[in-house]
Amino acid sequence: MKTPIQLQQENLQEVGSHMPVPNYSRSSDKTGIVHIGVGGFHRAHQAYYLHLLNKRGYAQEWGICGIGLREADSKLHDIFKKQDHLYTLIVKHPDGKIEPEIIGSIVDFKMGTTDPEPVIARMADPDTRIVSLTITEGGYNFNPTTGEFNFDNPHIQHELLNPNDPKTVYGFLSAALKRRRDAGLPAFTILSCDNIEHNGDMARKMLLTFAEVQDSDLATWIAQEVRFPNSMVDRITPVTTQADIKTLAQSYGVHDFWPVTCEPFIQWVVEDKFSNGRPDFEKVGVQFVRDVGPYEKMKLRLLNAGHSVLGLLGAIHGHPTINACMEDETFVTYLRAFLDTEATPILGNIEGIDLADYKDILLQRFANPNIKDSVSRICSESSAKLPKFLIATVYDNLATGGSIKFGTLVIAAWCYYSDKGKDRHGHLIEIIDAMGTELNQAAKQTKTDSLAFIRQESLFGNLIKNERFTKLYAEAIQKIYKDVNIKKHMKDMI
Ligand code: CS2
Repeated sequence: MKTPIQLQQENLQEVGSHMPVPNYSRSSDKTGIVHIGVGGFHRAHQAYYLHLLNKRGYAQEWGICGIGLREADSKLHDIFKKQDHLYTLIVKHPDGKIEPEIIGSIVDFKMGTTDPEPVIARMADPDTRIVSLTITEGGYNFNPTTGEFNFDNPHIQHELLNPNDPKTVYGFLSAALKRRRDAGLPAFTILSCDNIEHNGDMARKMLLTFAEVQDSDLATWIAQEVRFPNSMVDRITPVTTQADIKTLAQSYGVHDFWPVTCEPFIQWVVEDKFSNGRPDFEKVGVQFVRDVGPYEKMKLRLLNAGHSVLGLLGAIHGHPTINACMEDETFVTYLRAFLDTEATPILGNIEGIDLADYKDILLQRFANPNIKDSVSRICSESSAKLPKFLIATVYDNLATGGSIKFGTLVIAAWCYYSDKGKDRHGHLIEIIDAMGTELNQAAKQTKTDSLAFIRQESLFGNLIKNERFTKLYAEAIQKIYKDVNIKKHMKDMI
């Protein structure tokens, strides 16, 4: 095999004979967007939309500067340094076709962990007009059931007392906004791109709560000047594997230390309220609407919840990926039953959307055999996801008298998963969750108290007081703990 070409700016022309490369100039002088949390999703979604705009000559002043606020981000930082912030996006189609393309919309990357100053300066620079976020559900620092800001977080405590040494997104945002206000500069827009209902409103509420304690004048200014559009984001982006890196090198002759893979589907629905301008995203298919609420709810309660249903049940059964679940008829029928009888009835009508079509397409997306989205990615951080994706639906159905049995079995499966950390064959499952220890401790008590897991108020609120739920939950627990053959229990219900 010929030595693959290393992906970097000076090799772009050569790389261009193997796959499409940016046809636009890339300079870090033109940074209009600062993005916090540059994971695979951001690279497959927002950065891709900007790349499309750039290709058409529309986004010259909207280069992205990525920001890492976690130690773990230094891996990407180092790779981006070697690759001039270039990366390959590999779109994987269901028929086996793969389409790699080099994306050039990210032009700079800074770590905030070692020295916060350059990050604050970048955010406070007059060129920066949008600060966007994919900091995951957990990054918003709220209590999942009360929705209130968590002041107990030691990083928050630190930055409240040391405004010049921020640690979290809130410390950085308030430090930069203060600098802008003091310099008489307009505020930037804060654009949340996380899977949280009313994500912009949530970001606003959390930042204002924080700023109110740190500097109440600043909080007043932020409330008046900063816009926080809500947005619904969607593109399935599995974890990159060594095999992806190898395929790129062997079949396309390009070496990229960290390419990103994704499905062909992409969607972004955003409220059109920006403090200081925005790119012409509508030119590349982004939908601007007055109220994004119904779209967010639809996506979180169908797609994300559907993922968790397959992920947790699949993990116990021993299915490694979402598409493996979709090759199993019992899983497909169960998922359909959950979506149709529990998730859909609470959504009501969504103008311009045919929910039946949406679900059909969703099932096809999940079944894409090329994506190989691991159930471990889906189950990771379930404590931040399930309250929003699934437990909320159980609550809604309890209020309306709707069905809750399919969702309840998943919650019982989550307890078993957190307790044993093993699939039905006894193979170990690695649990990745910021609340992993608490989940395990609560689940471990199930032997003596079948409701122990759902007594965790920060996740389940007062579900424990609802008899219809606790009765079904206790039955589900009994079944799974007696016989871990989860498919049998699923079959009994469909
Ligand atoms: C997934 C999401 O994290 C999860 O559990 O459901 O990452 C999902 O793949 C994306 O939201 C798709 O847009």
